[in-house]
Amino acid sequence: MEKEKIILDVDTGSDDAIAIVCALLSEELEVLGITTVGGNVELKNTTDNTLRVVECCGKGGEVGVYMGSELPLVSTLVPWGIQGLTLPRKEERFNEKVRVHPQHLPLPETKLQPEEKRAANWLVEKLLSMPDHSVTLVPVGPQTNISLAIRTDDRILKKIKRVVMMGGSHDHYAPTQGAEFNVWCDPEAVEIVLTSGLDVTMVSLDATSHAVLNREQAEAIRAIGTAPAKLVADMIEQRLTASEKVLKGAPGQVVGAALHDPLAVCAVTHPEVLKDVRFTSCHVDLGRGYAYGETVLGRNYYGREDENGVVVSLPANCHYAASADAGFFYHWLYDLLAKAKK
Ligand SMILES: [Ca+2]
Repeated sequence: MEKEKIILDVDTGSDDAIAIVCALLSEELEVLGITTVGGNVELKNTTDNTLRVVECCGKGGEVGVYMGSELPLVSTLVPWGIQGLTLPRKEERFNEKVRVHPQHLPLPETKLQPEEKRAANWLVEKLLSMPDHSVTLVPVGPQTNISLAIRTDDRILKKIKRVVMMGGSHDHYAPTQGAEFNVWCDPEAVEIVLTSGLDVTMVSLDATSHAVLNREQAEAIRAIGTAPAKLVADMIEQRLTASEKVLKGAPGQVVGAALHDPLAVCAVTHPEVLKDVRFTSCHVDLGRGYAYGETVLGRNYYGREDENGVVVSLPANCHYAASADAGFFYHWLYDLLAKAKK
């Protein structure tokens, strides 16, 4: 069986760490490289955390890590805007003891270094060297790197088979009343991807809010006994604790260890994990009002014409996943980690 070639784009990040483990250990995926972006924590931390996860999986020297953008394209340019006030997420600004995303993952320091080439440059060079429609992009953070690569050389578009992204929302939201974090960080970047003509699957916060694990499941994973399984269990428990102590009761927040980013990796090889997938128009609100960064879905979901030939919504450009099968997801995660032991 030919492995699906993917490039991960991450802001590691507790759930990114699990997504990286899953991608690196999956027998069905070939990870061509990992690009990093500022998001959950600042870029130097997302990059260092990513390198630590690569080492934990025994893939040091095999899978390159390419450092990307610290800041979004546009959203931080107004300094009194909320993105301008809070990004990048510098360590000294966030000194809470219990965090969803630790600045430093609980893994040994690594001697691994990021590659010399930066993310957008590498994306262009690597993709241009590949056959047409051969690479799946899996962005699970702000999409600054990918949008920069598309704007740098649009010949990469025909090399990309599809994009399976974590981000966006309709019914759930965080951190603002309308927007999901990854899209909120860099709204313009996601709109560039959504209007690129690429085949986009949006593993939304609505879907990932169903991919929730509990402490018993974390312990079962820990009992597998490998370093990657221990890391996954630690990250699930970190998210459970943060959810209980920090997020509880916050409007729009999921209570429990929702594993947003790994669900996108699962969806690459097992699309049946996604439920209620709608082929719809989807665009990002780019006004600087209440909905800045919100993903706006076509209301009739199909972008069809009425009997007079009038288009009643924008053309469909996105497979929007609104739900997920939590049991399937957990068993996929457990089996992948247990199989990698052998
Ligand atoms: Ca992420």
